[in-house]
Amino acid sequence: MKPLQGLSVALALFGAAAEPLIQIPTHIQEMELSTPKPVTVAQMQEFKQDFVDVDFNKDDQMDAQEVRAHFKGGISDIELFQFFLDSDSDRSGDVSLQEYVDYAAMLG
Ligand SMILES: [Ca+2]
Ligand SMILES: [Ca+2]
Repeated sequence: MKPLQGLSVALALFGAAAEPLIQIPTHIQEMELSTPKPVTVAQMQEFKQDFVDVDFNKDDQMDAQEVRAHFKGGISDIELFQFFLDSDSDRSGDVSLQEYVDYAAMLG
């Protein structure tokens, strides 16, 4: 029965790795952000978590490729375009944490 035990341990490890919760970096955690309407501390925490989950290359900007990769094909070009129209308020082509928070707060 030894091989079976080994396999279930491997599966358990793989299962745990399949749902990574990316650690929120300190500078993001400590960032003071304004919101267009009031949000709770828990909501703000969720926005920051979403942001760091999407920002794969850790440059503190969400780009279109990262957003597309995050949704694994579950987002159409039009939805992606609309998301950037709504959130990228300075039209830089990237969504900063402040821009994302503004956008997410209005959805909530
Ligand atoms: Ca990025
Ligand atoms: Ca921007």
